[in-house]
Amino acid sequence: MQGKIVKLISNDYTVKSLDKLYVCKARGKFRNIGLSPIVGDAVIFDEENNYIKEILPRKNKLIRPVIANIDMAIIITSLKKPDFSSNLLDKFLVICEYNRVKPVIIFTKADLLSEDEVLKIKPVINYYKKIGYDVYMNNEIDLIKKIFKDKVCVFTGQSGAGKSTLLNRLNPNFNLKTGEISLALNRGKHTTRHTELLELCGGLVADTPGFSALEFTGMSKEDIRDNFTEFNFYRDECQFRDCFHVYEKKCKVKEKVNDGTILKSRYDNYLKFLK
Ligand SMILES: Nc1nc2c(ncn2[C@@H]2O[C@H](COP(=O)(O)OP(=O)(O)O)[C@@H](O)[C@H]2O)c(=O)[nH]1
Ligand SMILES: [Mg+2]
Ligand SMILES: [Zn+2]
Repeated sequence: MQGKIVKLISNDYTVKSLDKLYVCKARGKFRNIGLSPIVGDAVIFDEENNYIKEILPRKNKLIRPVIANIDMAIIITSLKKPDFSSNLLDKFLVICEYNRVKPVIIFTKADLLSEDEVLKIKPVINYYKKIGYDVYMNNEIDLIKKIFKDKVCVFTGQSGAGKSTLLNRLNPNFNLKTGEISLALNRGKHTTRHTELLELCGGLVADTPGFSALEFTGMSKEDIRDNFTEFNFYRDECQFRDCFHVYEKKCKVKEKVNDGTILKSRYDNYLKFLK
């Protein structure tokens, strides 16, 4: 049978298949080939003897928490307290793009902005929509509820940005403490490795914050460049085929930054990431 691993405690894998749960062990051969099943894996398992036989190819793999086949990352982005960080948002976006995870941006704490601050941030928010991202404000709860169906997602974003608050609004059963550092569900004191995907609005969500390690491990300069998606609209018009849009002459991307078509902060963050 085929199923998806939704939980791992010590060496017990919970595999979900057609809405039934099976607690399985992994076959020894996985250890021999240095590949163990992880939460999120699609697997072939023996439902009589409860063991995992085969891991199907992974689309991607997150390191912290260790989860495979993430479809979507919910990037919780605070506008105030903590202040909006375009650097962090662009970092999350480029990591998502690189890992083939669909990013969804949800802005929080717009209620704390002054009128002047609203006027300043509006064009920035609109820019992210314009270049093709799904963008919501955290009070658009009915719209947000619709995005999770049949998807595996992680919530990510700065501490204090409002992840737990939003998760509680989406599913009051979560009963997560807010105003606390960790999003992890209260699981007492046991320290065995434990990762779990929880039901959320018809999909699954990782119970720990994702992307806590915000490093560009495994990303080359080319990868960073190619995953600033809107730069790709113009790169064919750069004079050099492999233009990095930095020192090169006749660079269409730089032209579009200068005429305001490309958001200046995006380009500045790009230069920082290259460094
Ligand atoms: N004013 C305001 N406060 C919010 C909003 N979202 C969350 N908060 C508050 O911000 C603090 C941190 O929220 P929390 O959900 O714990 O953030 P997390 O660390 O990302 O899980 C809590 O005191 C929340 O009540 C919002 O949209 N507006
Ligand atoms: Mg939290
Ligand atoms: Zn260029």
